[in-house]
Amino acid sequence: MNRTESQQLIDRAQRTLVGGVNSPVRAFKGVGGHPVFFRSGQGAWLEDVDGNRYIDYVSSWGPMILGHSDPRVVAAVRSQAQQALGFGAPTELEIELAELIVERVPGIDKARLVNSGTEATMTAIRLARGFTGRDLIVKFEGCYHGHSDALLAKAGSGLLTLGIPNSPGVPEAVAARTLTLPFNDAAAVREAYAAYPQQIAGLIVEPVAGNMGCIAPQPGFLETLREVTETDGSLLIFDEVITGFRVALGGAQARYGITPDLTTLGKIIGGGLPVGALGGRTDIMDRLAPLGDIYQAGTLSGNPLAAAAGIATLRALDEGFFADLERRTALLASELQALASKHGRSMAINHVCGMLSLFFDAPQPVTAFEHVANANSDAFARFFHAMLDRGVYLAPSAFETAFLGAQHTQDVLDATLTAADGALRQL
Ligand code: KE4
Repeated sequence: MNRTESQQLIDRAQRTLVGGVNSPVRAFKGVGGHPVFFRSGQGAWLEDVDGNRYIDYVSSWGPMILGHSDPRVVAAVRSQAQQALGFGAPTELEIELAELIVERVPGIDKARLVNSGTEATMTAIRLARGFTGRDLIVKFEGCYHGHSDALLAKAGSGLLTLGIPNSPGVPEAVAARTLTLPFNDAAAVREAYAAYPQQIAGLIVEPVAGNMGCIAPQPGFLETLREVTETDGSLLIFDEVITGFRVALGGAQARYGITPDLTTLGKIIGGGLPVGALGGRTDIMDRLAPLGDIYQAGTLSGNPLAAAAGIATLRALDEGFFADLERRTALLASELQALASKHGRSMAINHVCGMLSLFFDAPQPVTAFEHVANANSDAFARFFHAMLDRGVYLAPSAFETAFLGAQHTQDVLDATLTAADGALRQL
């Protein structure tokens, strides 16, 4: 494929934007080559600045569950834009979006709208610490919760040693208040809470991991998190920025029947515009200013354009939507698996409704970060480019997830499989 214009644009971009991008994963460091610059999107299809067309499985990293430029969402944004772009004052739209979230997400009685997933998780950590009066936080290896300091920590030398920074600029004292445990390891969670009784403010988890590829919770894992946090008086925080309104109408907490104390949301609830949200039990949420003494604020929080896009998106989602999405996700997974076998390639495929990841030459089953770390990321990079050249745009990293939505209809899946057949033959 000719991508000359993209190449010229990345050269130009690098003169004024760090790495030519505004978010690192877009730079293609995980797969090599240069990023593709896009010009338009419609349904499942993107068009780049060179006029090439691609079936899109990035979906702006999850928000486009109805497809690009869904007419209902575009109309809602256009109509609102003609009224006003924002006030910095309350609007009815914010109430409507909050009501749609509260009605559908079991663990959310009250919400606070923010502008990104990072803001949502950063606030959840502050709220958990303020509400419990404790300092320690538990997270899991391979889970990503945005780039606030407390969550840019990794495991120290030993399993139960306090964290160390995983980025310069994060103070050691901050990282040392974060324990990082292996995902899907219920015993490690019990050990951590036994080692630090009544000292852990909260445990934050992606209930279905999406940032080390897609990894579902093993039976009993989420139940253990709920039981252990409940017993200890620690808060259970589900980071559903990816899984919210993706793996079920009520998110992972509805799918797996586990109700957390706090939930963070993003992506789909903004329909492609910047929206994040934090929600949970009223007694916890009411500790936030202006009712409570735990501070949180945002100039554009709940802005009417983003709220309009989020409302139009959530209104289009119902139980039947997810039943059909689950079916199509499973179909794509099984057909891809059959193609890998046909071509003699070892390829593990993990999938949950609307999420799918491929792991080449990985220890199977892929249930933890160490399995993903031992997969063949070079093979993934070659597959990524072979698919890109056949008009299929996967996430440019072996540690991300392909996102499916309404737009991935049978004809789109068939075209994807045709491309995958050729790409696997070429590997
Ligand atoms: P943002 O601050 O990027 O809106 O959200 C942070 C975040 C929080 N929690 C989860 C589970 C997330 O997946 C994210 C962000 N997701 C990544 C992709 N996996 C965003 C893409 C990017 O960083 O450019």
